[in-house]
Amino acid sequence: MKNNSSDFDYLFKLLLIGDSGVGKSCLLLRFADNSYNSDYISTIGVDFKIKTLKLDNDKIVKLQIWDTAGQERFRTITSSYYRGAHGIIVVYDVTDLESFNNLNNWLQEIDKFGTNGVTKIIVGNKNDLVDKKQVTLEMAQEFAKEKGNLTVLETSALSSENVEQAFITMAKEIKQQMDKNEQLNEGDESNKIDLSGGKSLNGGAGVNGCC
Ligand SMILES: Nc1nc2c(ncn2[C@@H]2O[C@H](COP(=O)(O)OP(=O)(O)OP(=O)(O)O)[C@@H](O)[C@H]2O)c(=O)[nH]1
Ligand SMILES: [Mg+2]
Repeated sequence: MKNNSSDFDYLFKLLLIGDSGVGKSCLLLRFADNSYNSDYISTIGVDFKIKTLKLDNDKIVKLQIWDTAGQERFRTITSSYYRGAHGIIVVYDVTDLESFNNLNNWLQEIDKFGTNGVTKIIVGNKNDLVDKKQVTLEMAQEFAKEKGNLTVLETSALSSENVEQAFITMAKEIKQQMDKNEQLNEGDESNKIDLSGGKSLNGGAGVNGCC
């Protein structure tokens, strides 16, 4: 398999955050490897996978997706990965109201540690568990609207529902934001985003930052 910088047009770093057990790792496993494991292996610290996507304009986007531990005891290490992210996927479990109520805390973490204006989307996972559902799409949409018209998607890592869609939506929103920033900053070289050959935008955490 070819693996050099000319294989892609953009490199986006994404971060998955949310309460422990909501299904962040399963979502990533489904998206990157199209597999699913029902054994719960709680993430220790931070993990990552790479997946390449093609956008509508035929541009190839390489996604470097960082999967963080939801457990409180890893908060110091996981928060250090926010700064390098172009997009943050905040995950809750549609069968767990508490994980939905905690979205506010996760958004505050982004405000504290993330890059200003980082792209965010909200994902309600385990949507296959229809009988156990506690958080409706309407509740999530209302919340997301209040928080700046964020996109909400309900997913299932188990059934694959909307999983690819969530990552594609994220990639598209980052690209749109970049295009907007470029227009705003036209003429100001210092604020330009480097789209050439997969250089990361913000520095910060990267592959080398992995422990
Ligand atoms: N029914 C159903 N169960 C799911 C789904 N996604 C995850 N699970 C279950 O939830 C458990 C926890 O999922 P993980 O992906 O490990 O959760 P996590 O958010 O990564 O948890 P931490 O690593 O501790 O932060 C999995 O072992 C599955 O049993 C889903 O879409 N549907
Ligand atoms: Mg995990």
